[in-house]
This record gives sequence, C-alpha cells and structure tokens, in this order.
Amino acid sequence: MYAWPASEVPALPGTGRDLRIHDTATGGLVTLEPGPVARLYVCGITPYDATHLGHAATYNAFDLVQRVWLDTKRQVHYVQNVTDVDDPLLERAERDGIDWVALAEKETALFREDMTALRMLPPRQYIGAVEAIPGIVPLVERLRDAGAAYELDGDIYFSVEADPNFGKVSHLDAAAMRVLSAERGGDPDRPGKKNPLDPMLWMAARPGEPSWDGASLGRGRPGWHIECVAIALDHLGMGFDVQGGGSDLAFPHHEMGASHAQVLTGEFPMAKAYVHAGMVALHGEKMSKSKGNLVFVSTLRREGVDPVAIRLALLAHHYRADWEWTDQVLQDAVARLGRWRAAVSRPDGPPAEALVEEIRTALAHDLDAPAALAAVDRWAALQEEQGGTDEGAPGVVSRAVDALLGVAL
Ligand code: 5CA
Ligand code: ZN
Repeated sequence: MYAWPASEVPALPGTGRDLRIHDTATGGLVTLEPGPVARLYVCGITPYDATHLGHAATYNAFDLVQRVWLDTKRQVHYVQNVTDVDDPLLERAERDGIDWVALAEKETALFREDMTALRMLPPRQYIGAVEAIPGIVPLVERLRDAGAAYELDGDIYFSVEADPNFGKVSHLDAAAMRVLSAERGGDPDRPGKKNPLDPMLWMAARPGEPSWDGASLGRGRPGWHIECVAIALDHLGMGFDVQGGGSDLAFPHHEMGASHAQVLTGEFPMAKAYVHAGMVALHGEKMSKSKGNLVFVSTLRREGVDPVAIRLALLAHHYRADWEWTDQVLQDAVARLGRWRAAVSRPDGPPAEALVEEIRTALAHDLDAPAALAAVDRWAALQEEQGGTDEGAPGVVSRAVDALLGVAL
C-alpha cells in the first residue's frame, strides 16, 4: 500500500539526545541507542471507522519518537500495518451492507488524510494484512512444524506453552490475561483449546467470508498477531528498536507477537522496547469504535478546526497518561497556538538556543511533550511581555517546534 506524503523536517543546529523511553517489558526507562538507521514498528488501524482522537494521540507519540531520532541525525525505518481483514471490519461491513474491501479502502484513505493534516511522518512501508498473507502462511507452517501450533476444526492455534518467555511483555497473571483475551479478539472459552489463551494463527475459510490460499494450511485468513510479526520481521528483522501502540495492545497483541517471534527465531525480545500510549477517553470511557463514543479528527477538520491546534491538544498530554478529550482541551490548544504564532511573527525576540535544548531534553526523557510545550510557553510569554533583540530567534523557535513537535506555526 502507499502511505501518505511526508511533511518536511527542518534540520536544527546541534544534535539531539538519545531517547530514554518507558519499556513495558522491563517496566522501566531504557535508553535506546539505535544504529544509524533506527527501526520502528507501530501497529496500524483496523479500518472500519474513521480516525478518532485516541488513534491520533497514539500515532502522535510515535511521531515524536521518530522526530527525536531524526534530531540525533539518524535515519528512521518506520513500518506500519493496516489490519485490512479481521472480524470487526467484516462485521461492520455486514451491518452496513457494504463491501468489506470498499469499507477498508475508504477508512484507510481517510486515515491517510488525517495523518497528513496532523503532520505525522509516514512509514517507509505501509502494509496491509491482505498483502502480507504470502509472508504469513510460511510462518504459520513453521510454527506448526516446530510443534508450537495445533489444529482445531481446521483452525490453527498457537500454543503459548511453546514459549518459555510467554508473559514477559505484559507481566499479567493468567486470570487477567484471560479477561483481556476475551475482550480483545481472543476466544478463551472455545472448547478444545490446549490453553484458553492460545491465539489463532490461521482461521479456516468460513462460508460467506473472504479467504485466501494458505498452502498446507488450507484456505483461510490470518490471525491478528501473526500479521504484525510477519510484517515486522520481513521489513525490520528481529530485535528492532521499538514496537508501539496503545496500552490496549500490550496484551494480548504484543505479548503474542513476541511469543510467535520467540518460537520462530529463538530470540527475545522482538523489539528492544515495547512502548505503549495511554488511552484517550470521552465522557469518562475509553474512546472506542465498538462503544461509539468517538470524536473524529476528520469531523473537527470539517468544522474548520486547524489541524495544528488538534496536534497541540494531543501534545499537551503525556503520551503514557490516560486522559479525557473535552472541548476545553481543544480551546486551550487553539489559544496556545494563537500565542505561539503571535510570538514568532516578529523578526527578533528572546534568545532561542536554550529553548531548543529544553525541548530536546524534555522529549528525550520519555517523550515529555507537556514539558516541551511549557518551555515554549515561557519563551512566548517573555516575547509578549518584554520582547528581545536576538535577530532570527523567532525563526529558530518556529523551526524547532516544527522539527521536534510537528507543529507548523
Ligand atoms: N489494527 C490493530 C493493531 S495491529 C488495532 O489495534 N487497530 S485499532 O484501529 O483498533 O487501533 C489503532 C491504534 O490506536 C492502536 O495502537 C490502539 O492501541 C490505539 N487506540 C485505540 N483506541 C485508543 C484510545 N481510545 N486512546 C489511545 N489510543 C487508542
Ligand atoms: Zn499490530
């Protein structure tokens, strides 16, 4: 699939710092020291509804990861998937009486538009589950041949007991795993499974549902976790720097993915850091397509909200926090954008070098965007109250917030 156009990232004087970031697997901050090409995999959308602010907040976090790395003069190899065939997509298409392919294409196109408007840097490879099937089938065959998968009425399940490291990403106990598995696409209550947590690798063709040639697996479609493993290993290889997503992906998705990869390669972990963004809520509950309590990025844009203000609203919250979207959040962001734009609209101002370093330091420390915004606020307030004589300082500020925060003033 094609992704979306990249907005330019201005080069800044000096060099940024190495990223320290919270890794769910080790439960603490890790300092990442990628090679000249940092490798990032971020789990993409299941395209059955429009991009909501929860999605946008999660992709914003990983956009910051890229910007910190780019500022250390590294390149970034960024891969993202699109789960363009899965139960919720097929169910929504059925409910609305539309073709599932058309639904996926429509929502993916809207996602691209939203990402472009929000100045999120695009992945180098943007890969759909459907196009990944030829790579998924041999992995499932290998898991089965290694004794790590078994058949149940034609469906193929992964056996979590085949992985000695199972549980080391999310660190949950079996009871909690079972609850989350049921909530998040698993089928712990299906009779005949070796372990209730075992996830499906390959689902045998169902009447009226799409299916593909699975060689020795028979016709069917891929499970969710193996999709991301196949795409990540194909394009990034084992031991890439960050796998990212919202905190609802820690279990089962990233746990199972790490398990599949462990059995396939004999190595753990698949990603050096498992990074999870907090959940954005609306009216006291997590925004979710299944609950329908959503604010869409595209709706705000249609209403004339400046996408830069939406981006600032996201940045005002630490990526690991759970937070609530309200009108006030947006109003505050609009007001801040106005202050910042006024502050950079003069030819000179207070010195900007220290501010650039403050933004760099804040982001390198577990992506502390709120601290970065506070530093820019202080500079803008000084500009408003006293002004300054540094020629070109507003230009430096403008380029820094563009390069490091994706905010175009
Ligand atoms: N296709 C899979 C990942 S392979 C999937 O989870 N798709 S999704 O459309 O449901 O979610 C896309 C991303 O948005 C995931 O990283 C998910 O964790 C994140 N996300 C979903 N809802 C929220 C929310 N309310 N707040 C923050 N992030 C969210
Ligand atoms: Zn994924």
